[in-house]
Amino acid sequence: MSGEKKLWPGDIQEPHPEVFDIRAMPPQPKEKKAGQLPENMIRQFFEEGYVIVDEFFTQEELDACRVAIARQVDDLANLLYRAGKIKDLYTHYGLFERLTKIEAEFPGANIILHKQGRLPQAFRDIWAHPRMLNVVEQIIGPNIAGHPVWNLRTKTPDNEATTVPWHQDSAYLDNRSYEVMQVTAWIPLLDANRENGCMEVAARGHLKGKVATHQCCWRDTWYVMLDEKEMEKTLDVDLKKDTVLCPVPYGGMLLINNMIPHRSLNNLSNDIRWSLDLRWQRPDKSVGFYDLKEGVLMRTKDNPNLKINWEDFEQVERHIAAKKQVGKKELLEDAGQFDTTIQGPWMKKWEMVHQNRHTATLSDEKLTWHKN
Ligand SMILES: O=C(O)CCC(=O)C(=O)O
Ligand SMILES: [Fe+2]
Repeated sequence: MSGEKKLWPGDIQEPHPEVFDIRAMPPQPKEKKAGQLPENMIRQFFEEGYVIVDEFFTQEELDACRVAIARQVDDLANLLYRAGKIKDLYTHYGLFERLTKIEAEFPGANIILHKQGRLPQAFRDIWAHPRMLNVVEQIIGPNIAGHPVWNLRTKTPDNEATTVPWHQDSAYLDNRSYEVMQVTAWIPLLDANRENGCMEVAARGHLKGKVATHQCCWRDTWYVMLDEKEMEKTLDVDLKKDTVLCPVPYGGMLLINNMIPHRSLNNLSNDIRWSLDLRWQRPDKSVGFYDLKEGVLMRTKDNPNLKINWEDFEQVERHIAAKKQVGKKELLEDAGQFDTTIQGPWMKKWEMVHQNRHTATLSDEKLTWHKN
């Protein structure tokens, strides 16, 4: 016995470093497929827990995403306008300003957009892009599913709700995710840098193969948070030395795993720092999303060009399912299309040290997610 007490549902005894460190690196192909990265970059991913790819997508591929986002902002503006929530449609503002104007008149507008989780064709195209999957294959092998937790980040200037504190992604997922490598591509829709709030990672914090004790919730948000001291103690990082700023140019991406501690900085610029985070893992392991939503199969060894069933994947709206699982039953009816709060089972995985308007509607029921 280690003498340590199991305190919160998210705490575990059994670490799995071999799932995340260099031992998990698949044999690299002798002949590279389109888009595949040099072996030293893949090694860095396993050894350091992250790698920045400066150039990957074409201008057309990402411009299509920008167009799709502009359309979503336009739809949101019209929705709010018709409901009398805003007095102006702000049509003269471009993609990098319009939502800020809307947000100023209707605080929380960015949260509504964030949680809509609409997956336009342009997002699907980069998520399942053959070149992208070729890189994912270098990390997890030829059987690949898209993970149900993906996000469009609506990072308007100086906005607490989109400044994500230190965390490991598995802290948001159920404990089955502690046993499977999940790869994230973090893809900015403009040059992302310190000023506009790019990401920072704590290099090598994944090597212990475990999730440190998180807490909930960060200020007026739905985010879990990882205390710096706890991170240094449990994950053996020295933040002074190991914190790495990860600027990513438009066209590039940052690759991370589900055990590496990371955060995003405040956006001190005047532009919205739009980004997408997309995830993949092997399909034969649980995605660890509390049995709320499954992944979407994208490629198998025997069928590398399979037809992706997006329709089935889109059947479940993740944020609604999450709210239903943990919200007070009697309040669920009230949660209409202008609800700017987010709830989810991750809030019940960790000590609740700070309550706010997001946690106010949580039920008292304990978290249960295992089917068996
Ligand atoms: O984009 C952000 O601000 C945070 C992203 C993040 O935490 C992630 O992609 O896992
Ligand atoms: Fe994250």
